[in-house]
Amino acid sequence: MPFDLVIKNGTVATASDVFRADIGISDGRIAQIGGAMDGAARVIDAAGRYVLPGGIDSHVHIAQPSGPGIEMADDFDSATRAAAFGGNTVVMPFCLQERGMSLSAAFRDYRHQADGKSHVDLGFHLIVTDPTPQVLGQELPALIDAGNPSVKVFMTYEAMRMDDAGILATMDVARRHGAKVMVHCENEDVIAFLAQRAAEAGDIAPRAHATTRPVAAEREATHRALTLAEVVDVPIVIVHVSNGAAIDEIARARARGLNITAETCPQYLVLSADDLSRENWEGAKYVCSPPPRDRTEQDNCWRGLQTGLFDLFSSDHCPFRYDDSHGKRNPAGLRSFRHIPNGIPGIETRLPILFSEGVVKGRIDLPRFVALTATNHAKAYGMYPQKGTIAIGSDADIAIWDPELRRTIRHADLHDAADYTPYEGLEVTGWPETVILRGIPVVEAGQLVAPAKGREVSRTG
Ligand code: DUC
Ligand code: ZN
Ligand code: ZN
Repeated sequence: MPFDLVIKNGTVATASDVFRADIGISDGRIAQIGGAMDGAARVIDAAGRYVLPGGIDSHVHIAQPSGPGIEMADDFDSATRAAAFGGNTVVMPFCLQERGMSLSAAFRDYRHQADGKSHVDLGFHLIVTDPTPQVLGQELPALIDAGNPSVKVFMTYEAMRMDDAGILATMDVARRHGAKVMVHCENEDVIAFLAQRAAEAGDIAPRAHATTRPVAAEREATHRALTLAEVVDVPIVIVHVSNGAAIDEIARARARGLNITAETCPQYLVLSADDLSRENWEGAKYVCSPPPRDRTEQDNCWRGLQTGLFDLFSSDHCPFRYDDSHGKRNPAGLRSFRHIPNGIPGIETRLPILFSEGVVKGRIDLPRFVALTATNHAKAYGMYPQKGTIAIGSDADIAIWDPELRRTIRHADLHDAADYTPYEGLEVTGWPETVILRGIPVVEAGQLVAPAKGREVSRTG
């Protein structure tokens, strides 16, 4: 047989084009697009369907250490299973160096946890929290050179933040070894000051998480991170941008010629700070950082997606169970918002939310959707054109979408190991029905149909 699989009669979309064509797949790669294709071991009829590159979610947290007594809900099996059901074929989790620990040891352990468990392909980002001579002089360069050219640093969280000197030193290593630096931009001192004031006023409920992490704290930190990257001359990724003021900082820095990749996430489009006011401590379900803002900032983020200011739309999947003493309702978290773990699940719902709210509602077109959810991630993180597009020679990572399927998001229908979704009840149109990883169907007719065969993608800086 000339082809292992042929996808017939579908409407194919890439980041630049939408066209009708059949796709022939051999040995896990796209071998032919359009033209006669006789002889295939299997044919999928995609009439009335969109045939899109599999989604790449380049910002997810899986099994990440999250402080004493707190556990992330997902392991690699559950997180990547949910990713596949949500139309993804690659995810990029973070490998965290805890303070006082080795980054290399953390990486080995993390990779071991993923081994044989992943239902989609993987690429790891590194997180540096402790810029010791050993880490910056040896471990980080070796890990970047081994094919992990992306490093995240935090400007917030007492246990993880670095000061400007630490960030500059990390950026310098990244620059010399060809890595990008991803920055979580929030000013920790501003947050600590406001959180202390809130605590003294007895303001301890989840809503205070939003009021103590104002736009100004994110704007200032965004400006500072961009300035540090400018000084060092390193490519920077501003992750999980939530508001117009931070967007303006990015636009101004781009106009100065900086190499910036900008990312936003579903929570900044369809959630708001009001969700943190939900009764019975349910606001804890929406505690993430930066926090969701208001309608005006949602509109600003939409504009950023429409104008090209944003390159990436990622989930920032960071799942904690809600009704769990190791999750959102941990004993300290029930006493104060300051101890509610930050992060929300979203790996399976990212693509349907942007498709429905963006493409179906006419805010963005299909090529822009593909760029924001797949192609730009592959380009930003050194995986293109192996990943992120439909082209001859690319991996046959494909999601076949029913663009008219209407669903109400219910956690009961999702596949992660959290016990809620912040998008419960959201009605969406469009859902990926068949997901193919390197030519092998992984999800079909609502079932997982393949063993976990995800591999690490070989990346270039
Ligand atoms: N930052 C993230 O990138 N994810 C979840 C929590 C956080 O602060
Ligand atoms: Zn972050
Ligand atoms: Zn994150």
